[in-house]
Amino acid sequence: MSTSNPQLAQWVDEVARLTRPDRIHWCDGSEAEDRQLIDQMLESGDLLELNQDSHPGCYLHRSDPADVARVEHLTFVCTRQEDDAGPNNHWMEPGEARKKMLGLFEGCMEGRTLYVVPYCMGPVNSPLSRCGVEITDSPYVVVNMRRMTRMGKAALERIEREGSFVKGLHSTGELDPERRFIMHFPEDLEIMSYGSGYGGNALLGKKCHALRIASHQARSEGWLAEHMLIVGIENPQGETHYVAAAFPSACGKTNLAMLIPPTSHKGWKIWTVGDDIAWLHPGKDGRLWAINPEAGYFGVVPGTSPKTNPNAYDMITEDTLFTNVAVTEDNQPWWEGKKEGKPAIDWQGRPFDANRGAAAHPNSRFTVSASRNPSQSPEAEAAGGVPISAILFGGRRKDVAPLIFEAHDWNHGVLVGAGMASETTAAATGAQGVVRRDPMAMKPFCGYNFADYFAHWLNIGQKLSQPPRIFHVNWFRQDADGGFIWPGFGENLRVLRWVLDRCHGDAEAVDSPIGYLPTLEGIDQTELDMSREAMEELLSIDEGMWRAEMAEIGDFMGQFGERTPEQLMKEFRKVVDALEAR
Ligand code: SAT
Ligand code: MN
Repeated sequence: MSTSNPQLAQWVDEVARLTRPDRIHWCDGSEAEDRQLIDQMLESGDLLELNQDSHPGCYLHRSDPADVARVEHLTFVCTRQEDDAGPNNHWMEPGEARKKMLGLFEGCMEGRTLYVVPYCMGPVNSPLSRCGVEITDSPYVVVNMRRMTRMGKAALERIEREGSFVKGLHSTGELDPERRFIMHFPEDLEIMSYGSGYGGNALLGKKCHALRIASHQARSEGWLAEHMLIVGIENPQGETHYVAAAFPSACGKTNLAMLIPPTSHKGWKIWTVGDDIAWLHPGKDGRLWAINPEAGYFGVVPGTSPKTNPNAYDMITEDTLFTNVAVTEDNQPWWEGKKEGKPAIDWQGRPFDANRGAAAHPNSRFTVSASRNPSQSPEAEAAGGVPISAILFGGRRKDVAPLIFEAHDWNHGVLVGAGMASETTAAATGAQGVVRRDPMAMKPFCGYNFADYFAHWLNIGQKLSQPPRIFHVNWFRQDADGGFIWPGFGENLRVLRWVLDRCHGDAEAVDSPIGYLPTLEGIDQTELDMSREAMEELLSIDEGMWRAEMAEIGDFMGQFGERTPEQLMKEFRKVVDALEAR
């Protein structure tokens, strides 16, 4: 296989001359090719076969122990002007960055195969989709990309028709953390990633293309590329409404996207459109329309159980790639929170010893095609996307943020998103459980200056005659003993119902300086084992804490200086003034 696109042919040629692989393989995305790559990795030890009786088509990959998460300190946005990347990104001058990367890539594929991986982010027939080509020397990346994107022949045909594509060059290199960089050149639609095989660093269609490069592209083209799940919520009358929700990595997007209604909610059904990324386009009808650019899930394994996420628990019993989980005596995958079996071998391949910590890595992952999801939405392949009724922002906050509140309007909602904060998780290297500001859950993923990004969000609102309503949720409030107050998981549907009721003008709310809060009866508590005091606590705000919160948001905004949109600061002052007036 080769290509009729001269730009692509030339680029592959140039990369091959630089990296000097033994072989070049153009991926067609077929099942036979997938099988052959898996067999080859079983042979080399890159993959291990799991128990095929209980888990047919499931394999385990053990990564280098120093390569288990995204590396934000080694991730750069290389715009020509430093200010265009903003204080929210690490920046390197593009010429310098290219030189550094060319040095690393030189000869790095000697003795290896260079894979050319054409992929399409979004349904191949959708005008909202965008294509890319990843060149990689990792067969693990290829088999993951096949599950996560529309990869192969159809994508290449679209690239040949359209001409344009995002160029992503990747090599696992020596896996030396000192020689590891993830570079983005949004002005040239280019990515270079060296020295890591981990998902967010190596599956370039995902965070690198569909968020960092796409957010930049979306700004110039008038749409939004967001770190959001998309769900359809079907009520007992058979009507489905769509909600998009931005939570940081490892804060429950996959669980919410695949929620199973509690027994108290007969006739309700949740449909997954996406669990991580949404591309949102203002439609001719003044509504916001969303597609999921991905075709699979790269989800956090620990904590997945028949109670927390029964759909996912079933989904990952077949045709799933596991990375860094433990295994049981009889070679089944095992992780903390599984509720079944016992670990025999830990994620590093050592006999399990509780003194050494968790058996599965806390950021161990499953990779699985969305077609395996029992709640996959029939609209997931819709070329025009689905219309969004509401947007939720949220993070992990043990205090401060109530269970839910609603922004006064779109512009206030942009402030609510911009002011988001969350406790850090194992999805990125570095300290965990520390509260950090993470606007729209895009801190690690926005490919340009946050000040310009907030302005772009405000502009999008202007284009919408029927904008989604904007809410903030927090499933993670803790009581004095450190226990979670809200049961979460399936019960979150109760909160989604309030959201939809608000969208349809069917629910009352109490106004407050930070937004509209539900009345105590607003959240349906049928068959919910929760005291009135606990509910009161979840639905109230501590004004002292909120004054301190707003001061922190003010400090955060301060770093963007003059570039911060005036309208956003107006929204900020409105909230501060309302809190002062109490
Ligand atoms: O970055 S990944 O896509 O690998 C996972 C995440 O942090 O969301
Ligand atoms: Mn994510």
